[in-house]
Amino acid sequence: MALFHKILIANRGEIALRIQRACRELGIPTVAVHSTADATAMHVRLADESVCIGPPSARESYLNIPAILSAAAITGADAIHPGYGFLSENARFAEMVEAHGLTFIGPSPAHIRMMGDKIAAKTAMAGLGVPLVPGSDGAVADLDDAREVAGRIGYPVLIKAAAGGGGRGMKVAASEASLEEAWRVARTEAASAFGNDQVYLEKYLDQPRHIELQVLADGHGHVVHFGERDCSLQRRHQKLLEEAGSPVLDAAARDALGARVTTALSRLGYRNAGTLEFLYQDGQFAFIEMNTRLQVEHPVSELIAGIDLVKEQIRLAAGEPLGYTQADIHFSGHAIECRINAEDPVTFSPTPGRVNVFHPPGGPGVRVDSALYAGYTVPPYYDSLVAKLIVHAPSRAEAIARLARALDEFVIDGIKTTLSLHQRIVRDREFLAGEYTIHWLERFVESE
Ligand code: MV4
Repeated sequence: MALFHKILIANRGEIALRIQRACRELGIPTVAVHSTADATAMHVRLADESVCIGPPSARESYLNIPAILSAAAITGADAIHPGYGFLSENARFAEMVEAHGLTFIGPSPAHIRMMGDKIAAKTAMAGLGVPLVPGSDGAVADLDDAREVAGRIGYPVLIKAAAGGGGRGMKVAASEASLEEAWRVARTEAASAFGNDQVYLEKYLDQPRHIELQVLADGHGHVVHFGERDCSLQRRHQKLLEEAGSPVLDAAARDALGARVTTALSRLGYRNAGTLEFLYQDGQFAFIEMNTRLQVEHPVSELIAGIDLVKEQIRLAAGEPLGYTQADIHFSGHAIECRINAEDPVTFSPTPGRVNVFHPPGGPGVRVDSALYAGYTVPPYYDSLVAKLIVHAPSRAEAIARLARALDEFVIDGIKTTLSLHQRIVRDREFLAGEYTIHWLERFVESE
C-alpha cells in the first residue's frame, strides 16, 4: 500500500528540495507551494506540481494557512510536510491540517504545543528523568519568588521567557543587585514579543557546549536516537557549523544520554522526529528545549547513522512502526556541516542578488544540499541560507581535511557568501582540537 498519494511541501529553498528527493525515492508525487517572488525557484521547477500561494512576504505566503490548505485541496494532496521554520512548529496549523483530513508529517499538535511552552517542556522532561539545569520549579510568580530561587541556586542566573526559545527573551542577572532590573525587562519583553509574560529562572552556565540529540519515535512507544550533534559554533543564535558526533563525547556518554531520552519520549507517547537540546558543561548534560521539527543540521546525523530521516518521517506519519531497534543503529565516522549564507562574511548583512556561477564541490564523502543554480536571483525576503556543505569521513581529522578541500572547490559567484569564513574556521588550531564552547565563534569573528 502506498504511504501517501501526494505530499504538499509547505516550504522553500534547500529543505523543500530535500523533502522532494525523499518523496521521489519513495514514489510519492509532490506539490510545491511558492510566493510570487519564488516563481523561478528550484523547488518549484523540480516539483511535480506547484501552486502560487501569495505575495513575497512570508506572512502572506509560506505562513498563509488558508492558502496552503487550499493548495492541498485543489491538488489532491493527502499529507503536508512543513520542513523547518515557517509553520513547522505551529500546533494550530498541525491541528488544521488534521481537521481537513490530511496528515501532518510531524508530531501530534499536543506535543508541538507542549514543547513550544518551555516551562511545560522542562516539567515534562524532569518528570521523566531527564536532567535539567538547576532553576525554578516551573514559572516564577513575582520578584520575591525570583529572589528566593536565585538565592537558592546561586548567581549568576538567567531569566527566560516560557514562550521564548532559540535565545529570544533571555536576561542574565549577575547578582541580586541586578535581579530586579533583569526581571522587569524580561517580563516586559516577553509580553510584547510573545504575548505571554511568563518567565522562569535557571542557573547561568558560563561556558557550555550546545549538544543536541536526534530521535525518531513511532507513537507506539518505540523510540530510537541517532546520536548527538555539537552545535556550539553559532553567532547571535544562528548556527554556522555543526558536527556529529561531538568532539568531546565518547560512546558511553552518548549511550547513557540516549537511553534516558528514548525512555522519556516513549513514556510521553511522542511520535515522528524530534531533537532535544542540552547544555553540556563539566561533564554534565542539562536539558533546555525540545524542537518538534526536522532541523537544518539533520544531514550530519543521517551520514553517521546511514539513514534517511525524511523518509523515516514520512513512513512514521503514515503509521508504519519503526522497523528496527537501537541495537540496529551503528554510528560510523564523523560528519560536519557548514551553513553557507548569502551574507557578507565580515558584517553578516544579507547579500541577496544574482548568482552568476554555481559550482558545488564533489568527490568522496561530500554532500551539498542547495536550491541554487547559475542565473538564480536570491530574493531578499527570506532566510539567507543558500547551501549546506556536508562531509563525512572515517575520523574527525579526515572530515576536516575533506571539508577544507570541498570549501576550496566550492564556487558561488555574483553574491558574497560566508564560504570564506568557513575556510578560516576549518584551519583554526582550536577548532582542529575541538576546543570550543558556544562563545568561541563570536570571539573568532571579532579577532579577525
Ligand atoms: C542558557 C545558557 C546558559 N545557561 N541557559 C540560548 C538559546 C536557548 N536555546 C538557550 N540559550 C542559552 N541558555 C543557561 N541556564 C546559554 C544559552 C546560550 C546559548 C545556548 C545554545 C547555543 C548558543 C547560545 C548562545 C548564547 C547563550
